[in-house]
Amino acid sequence: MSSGGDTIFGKIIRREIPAQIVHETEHVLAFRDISPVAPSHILVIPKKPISSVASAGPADRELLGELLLEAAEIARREGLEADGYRIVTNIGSFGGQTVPHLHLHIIGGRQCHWPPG
Ligand code: DGP
Repeated sequence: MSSGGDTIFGKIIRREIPAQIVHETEHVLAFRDISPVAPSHILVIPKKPISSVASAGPADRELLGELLLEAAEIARREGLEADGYRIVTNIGSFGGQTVPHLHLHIIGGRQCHWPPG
């Protein structure tokens, strides 16, 4: 399989389609969601094509840690830390996942509600 996998996010990783990239490391890419649900809505993804947290394994332990820490750092730089924000990852159909490439949503800049619906 080519680098990044076969989804729309793989195309963003390979720069085959444009995205507003906000951060990149060797293993992680972050870009603004095309359909933002809040003033700040950023997706943080591993470059490795893991379809969701449910498909991650022991070999991904470090990568998942990096993903979460990068998300917190991006939120900090986005100025979201003082008021708070939400990090969420959707899994499968009932979870509302539409792109089968693991991603963390950073949602901030407005009050979030619970339960999320
Ligand atoms: P989810 O429903 O959790 O699988 O979230 C997928 C998100 O991906 C959704 O909020 C919209 C976003 N998205 C889908 N296609 C694109 C795209 O081509 N570019 C960007 N930047 N975001 C996309």
